[in-house]
Amino acid sequence: MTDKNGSAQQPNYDISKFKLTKILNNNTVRKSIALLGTFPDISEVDQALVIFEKNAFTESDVQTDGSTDKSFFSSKTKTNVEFLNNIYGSFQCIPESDLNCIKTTVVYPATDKHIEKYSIHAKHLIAETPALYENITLTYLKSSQFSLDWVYNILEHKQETERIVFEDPDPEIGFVLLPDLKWDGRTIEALYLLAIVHKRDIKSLRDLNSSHLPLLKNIRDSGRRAIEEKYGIPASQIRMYFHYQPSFYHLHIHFNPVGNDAPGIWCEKSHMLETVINNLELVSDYYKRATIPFVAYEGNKLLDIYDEELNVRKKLKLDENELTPTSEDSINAKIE
Ligand code: G7M
Repeated sequence: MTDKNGSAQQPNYDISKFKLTKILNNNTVRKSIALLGTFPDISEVDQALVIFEKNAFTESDVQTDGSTDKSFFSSKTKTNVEFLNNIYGSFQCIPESDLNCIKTTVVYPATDKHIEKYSIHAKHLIAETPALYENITLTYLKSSQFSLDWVYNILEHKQETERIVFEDPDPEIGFVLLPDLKWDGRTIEALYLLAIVHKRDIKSLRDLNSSHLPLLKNIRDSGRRAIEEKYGIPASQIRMYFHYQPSFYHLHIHFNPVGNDAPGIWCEKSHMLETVINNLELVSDYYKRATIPFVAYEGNKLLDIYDEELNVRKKLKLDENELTPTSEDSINAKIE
């Protein structure tokens, strides 16, 4: 945590006091675990999420040429032999503690929506036509979306200020580029930055049109340049994309190296910045007219609303783009 001046601040909870209620998701591939619990010394009722993730390897940590003072190949590494068989050896190595950090994310107090986001659920694809967007998704997200306070804190330099990699303050085409919450901040191979636009009236890909091309091109060009200068990663190795649906409805773009499979890069969720620019150059209101598929999770209210609405339309023999007159009220009633 940081204060207005960007200096470190203590959280109001002590991680060691976390009391586990439930394991929400144990991802053995990503080597991450999402935990639900409380900080009983502060509150018995406020829910807390703790997400632990083992860090990716940093190449400097395996050097043996003396270029680093911390290496896995050091006398400080404890080596337990599991078995030796012919030419094969299996060990558990315990390197010094600095090389064993675990990236930890805490959301406190966590809402039901945060808990839903970090729990395992079966996924379903929804082909969202413009009419379905206007009448179901938009109505849903207007009354049920994550708070954007953290985004405004960044844009107003109230939090994470010292982490900013690049900023263009222009109100129309400007943005802030900074490390994503998911990045450990040191493993360049797994670099993950976020560009957050200064403009506050663009919720997502859906709101983009050709008037936003200067903004998008500025993010592409200035963002790539800043990454190349600071991290030495050439523009040709930077993947830039939007999520649809995003979790946060204030336009932002993900940046990570193309050689690293960052979470959320699947084709059903990601839209490359370059493709978006090109689509808008070809058709200025492309994203107003396009059917955009997205993934919804079981247990998410939006999926339930889609299920019900589409069934009603089927029963009434309405085209899925036609609206039932009470649609908006009925959606609001279901959200409440
Ligand atoms: O799925 P969507 O496109 O909405 O992605 C939002 C991104 O914002 C994710 O990659 C998150 O890890 C990132 N993010 C979320 N929060 C709450 C924060 C935050 O407080 N600070 C930073 N730097 N990134 C965040």
